[in-house]
Amino acid sequence: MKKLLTALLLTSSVLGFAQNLISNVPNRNTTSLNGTWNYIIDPYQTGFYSFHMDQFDKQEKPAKGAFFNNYHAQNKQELVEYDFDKSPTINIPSDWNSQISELKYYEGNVWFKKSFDYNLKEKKRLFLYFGAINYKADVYLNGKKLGTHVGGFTPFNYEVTSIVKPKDNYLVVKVDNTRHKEDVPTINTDWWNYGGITRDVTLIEEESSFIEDYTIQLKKGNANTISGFIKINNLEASQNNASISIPELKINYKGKIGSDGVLNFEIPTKKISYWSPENPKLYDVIIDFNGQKLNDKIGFRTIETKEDKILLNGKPVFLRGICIHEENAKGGRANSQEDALRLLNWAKELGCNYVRLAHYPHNENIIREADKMGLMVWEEIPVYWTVEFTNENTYQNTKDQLTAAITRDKNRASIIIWSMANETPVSDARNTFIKNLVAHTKSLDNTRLTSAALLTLQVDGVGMIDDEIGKSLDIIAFNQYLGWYGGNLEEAEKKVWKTPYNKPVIVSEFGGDAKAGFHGEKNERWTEEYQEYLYIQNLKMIEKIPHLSGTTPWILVDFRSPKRLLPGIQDGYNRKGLISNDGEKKKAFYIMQDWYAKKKKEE
Ligand code: GCB
Repeated sequence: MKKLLTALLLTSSVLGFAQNLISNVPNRNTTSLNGTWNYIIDPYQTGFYSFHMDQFDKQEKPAKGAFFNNYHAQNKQELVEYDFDKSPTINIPSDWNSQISELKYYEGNVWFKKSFDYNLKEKKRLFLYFGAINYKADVYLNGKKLGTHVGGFTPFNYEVTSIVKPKDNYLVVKVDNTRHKEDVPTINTDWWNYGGITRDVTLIEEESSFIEDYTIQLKKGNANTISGFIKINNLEASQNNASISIPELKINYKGKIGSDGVLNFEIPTKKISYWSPENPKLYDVIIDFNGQKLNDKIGFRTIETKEDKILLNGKPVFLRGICIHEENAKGGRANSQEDALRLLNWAKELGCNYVRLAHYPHNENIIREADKMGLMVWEEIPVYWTVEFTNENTYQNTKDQLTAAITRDKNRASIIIWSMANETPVSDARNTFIKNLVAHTKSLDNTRLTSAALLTLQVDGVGMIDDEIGKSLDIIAFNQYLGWYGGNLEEAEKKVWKTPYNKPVIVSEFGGDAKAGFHGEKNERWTEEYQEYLYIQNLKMIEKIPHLSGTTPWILVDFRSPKRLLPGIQDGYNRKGLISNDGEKKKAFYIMQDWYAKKKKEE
């Protein structure tokens, strides 16, 4: 009994799971914890379990050996077998595989520690925000557990008001990127499982009641009404005035926050200059809650489908896109604004008005740059290949990742499509899983479109775009690799595709590998000429696909993949990039560029 009580007390003293996500972090009062952190590689989780595998953070008084205690020997005799301050350092954010040569192939546990001072004034609150950690994070501040978070590509935060001290705080994070079948993504992916604190770490200072989150977007089906909500964290009875002003639109809306902390609003307006690739207009928006101001830059546009067309601001649009992984050309996770600009400028040079950010939510910098540059975005969650569709925990994990992505990005005009999955095998359980995700998406954001990258069936030589889940999606997207994984390039033009859906169709992937600088005949695999010919032939076929509304070839830049092992050619890279990992454009880049120039003229 005593044991049980202690266990219960301990669980409640752990501060719990990630709390409500705070949005629009870049425009808040923040202090960065990026920079130099100490790390300890811990393959046996020695800092987490005792020799009999008791988990230290579940013990009443965790042993000194628990790494989150950041303990230092008090005298020359004392046995302590770790020391963060004498351990090597790494620059955060980053992934360990590309930063530390001995960790190139490492999948497992690494501990990180950052010390900092913070003078939190009375009545203020402090939150610790992580842009993303791949995959599982156990987070401790000053020896207290803040929580455990899973999911490698979405943000989370913890309140640390009662724990932070003016001097010598120590923040310790155990990161585990071991793959498991039940995780999202699951064990098998065609991309590198970069481990680490891969995005910014930030302290957010707030008042005791503050604006936690909001949506400010055009109302569904109404291009002259701005609608949404403002949500206050810890509303105090006396404070309930909120306003939204958009000076350029002469909007100065005032409202009262309800007792549930939420204000829902609708603001009729005229003369909006609508956001589009040609006019990426962002308005300065100021949200005021009892004198606390939060700024944002928000674009307004409508996106909808009508029969087999995608309509942007009421006009049909063809999505001239490209797939992008969140990776720097030289390997390693991309995160910064500079990384985003490099990738998106290449997409622009290709002639794109749209990008597919595969296969997981990318960092916030790239989404905000896309907003500014006028690139429409497909955002995706890592329901990739064979996740466990029958596992309730897997579903909950997926739903949490989707919720976090939508919460972070729902005010970005660039995002037009939420994608639910990529190349998942059809089954009843998978259909239910995806249908539920679509319903959840629509409940959080009914203004954008839903899709998923599907597979097709070949029936008597005809490509059938006929996945049951298409019924639940606004856009039918499918991947196909004619001339690479099968099919005859010579006959591409004759290839027939059919679909029962009268909905817009996107070819969400096509392509083939070429090693930049490797030349030969057009029928010699891995040469630039082979890839070029593959693009020429595929495009002839693609033009005839019914209801075609967009394309995103696979992929902008070669990327690291543990599945691509051919020596001298792949060397650990998927070579389907139109640009090599040295930044060299391959011949197929120009084929695609010409095709997009032609498509643009047809508009
Ligand atoms: C696909 C996947 C993508 C792979 C690509 C390939 O269908 O969606 O993640 O990298 O094919 O290169 O095979």
